[in-house]
Amino acid sequence: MLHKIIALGMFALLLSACAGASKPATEITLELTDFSYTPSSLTIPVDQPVLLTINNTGLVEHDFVVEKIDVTDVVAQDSGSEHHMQGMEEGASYDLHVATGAGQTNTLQFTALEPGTYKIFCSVQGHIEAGMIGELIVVSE
Ligand SMILES: [Cu+2]
Repeated sequence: MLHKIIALGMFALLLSACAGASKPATEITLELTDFSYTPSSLTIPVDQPVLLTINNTGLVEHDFVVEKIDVTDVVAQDSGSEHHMQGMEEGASYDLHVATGAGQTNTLQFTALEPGTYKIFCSVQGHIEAGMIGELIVVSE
């Protein structure tokens, strides 16, 4: 229970820190825990830059993956993880992928080009099975 209160407090601090900035990009803070995304459903506009802040408050490494999505202007700040990515062939790559170590925060910028609903998942082995999935909804105005 105490952990939950502390986590909520940190989240509120992050939110208030972001509120002062006025940037054209859509800014969303995503919290990664063992083993879920909060919020688990993200809605973003098509053809507009998005800045995702990926905050891992869990005790193990997690990542943010969208396997197939039409995107441009991708800038990923990554922890440079070497973990095995589930279901991934040698040399293949996900369209969006940011790994985040326990207690770390990374960012991901991108612009989505095609409206639709895309699956988000954590590619660390066993985490999809543990329920670490979400959805990214790209909407036209
Ligand atoms: Cu995970």
